Amino acid sequence: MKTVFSPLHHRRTAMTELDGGILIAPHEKPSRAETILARVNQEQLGDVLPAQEFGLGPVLRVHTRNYVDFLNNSWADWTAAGKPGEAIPAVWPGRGMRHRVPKDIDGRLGYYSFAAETSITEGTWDAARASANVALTAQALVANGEPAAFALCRPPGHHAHTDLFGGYCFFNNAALSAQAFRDQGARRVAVLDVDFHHGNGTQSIFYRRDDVMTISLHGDPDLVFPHFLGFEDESGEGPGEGFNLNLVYPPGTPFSVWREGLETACARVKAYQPDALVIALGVDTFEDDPISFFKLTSADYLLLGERLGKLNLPTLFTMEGGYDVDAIGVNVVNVLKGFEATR
Ligand code: OKS
Ligand code: MG
Ligand code: ZN
Repeated sequence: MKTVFSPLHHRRTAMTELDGGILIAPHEKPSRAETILARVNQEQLGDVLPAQEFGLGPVLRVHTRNYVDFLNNSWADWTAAGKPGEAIPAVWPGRGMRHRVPKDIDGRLGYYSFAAETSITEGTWDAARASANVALTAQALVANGEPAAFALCRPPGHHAHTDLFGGYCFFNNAALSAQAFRDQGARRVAVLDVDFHHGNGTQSIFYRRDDVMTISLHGDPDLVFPHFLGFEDESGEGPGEGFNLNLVYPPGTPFSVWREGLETACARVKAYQPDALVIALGVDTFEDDPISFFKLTSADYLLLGERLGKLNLPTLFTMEGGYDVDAIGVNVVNVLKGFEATR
């Protein structure tokens, strides 16, 4: 399988993540992507291709113009306002308040975000754009007949809504890709999110649609991020009713239990008969992940890949989370090798 990668991911190098009342060095760091790339090469998964430039057109199919403009200008606006550190949202339109876009950068940071751990930095826009281009380049490979491709996206995307950043995500790479498949003639697209966290952005973007089915397996949002979406009674709305599925699991969940959810998810995907499948691939389900609570082992990722391969669909993998950098390369490439073993 071919991998698409952009060195511009390095432009996203934040110094701060608000966690536990202090600013820590971010979990979502450049070595994540470099370690995955090294393993792709070491295991000779296939060619590694650079990202093509797609411009903002495919991004604007999913995100609002105002949100994209905000992201483009946020660092300049922040520094122009004389702020000394990285741009961290700290105020939101709470219940009973007005949902209007303020002029001040502090107000706009809150308006366009849903969480505070994700600091905006000087290179964030460049890296987020590159990450979208990585996804769209890999999507084009699959649309043009490759059976599968791996978009080594960084920063990740699945938490990003049409006009909200958060959870380390800015552009929703999986959603952009699913929309691109639709715009190129696919009748139905399925997005299956196997990251530890709920893909709240992806769910929200397609919640009222029946042409893109969204499924996510994740830690119970009653206990873990993103806290306010991802419960099992969220099944879609209007025309989208029945086209969203959430499968939630408690702390300590091993692969033997998680794989039952994967089986349910795969059965739903198969019944939907999509023309393309997007896998939002996070490996923060790993037993040693520093911010998560599932117990998958490195060997389990081979079995995950095999199960996905058996769906026998044109498949795009977009990289999402996974924070044990020592294991991230092995775990990601195990999924992709397991997948390839079935072809
Ligand atoms: C807040 C923790 C924020 C977690 C962000 C989740 C990032 C991720 N202390 N999403 O898939 O991996
Ligand atoms: Mg998930
Ligand atoms: Zn995650």
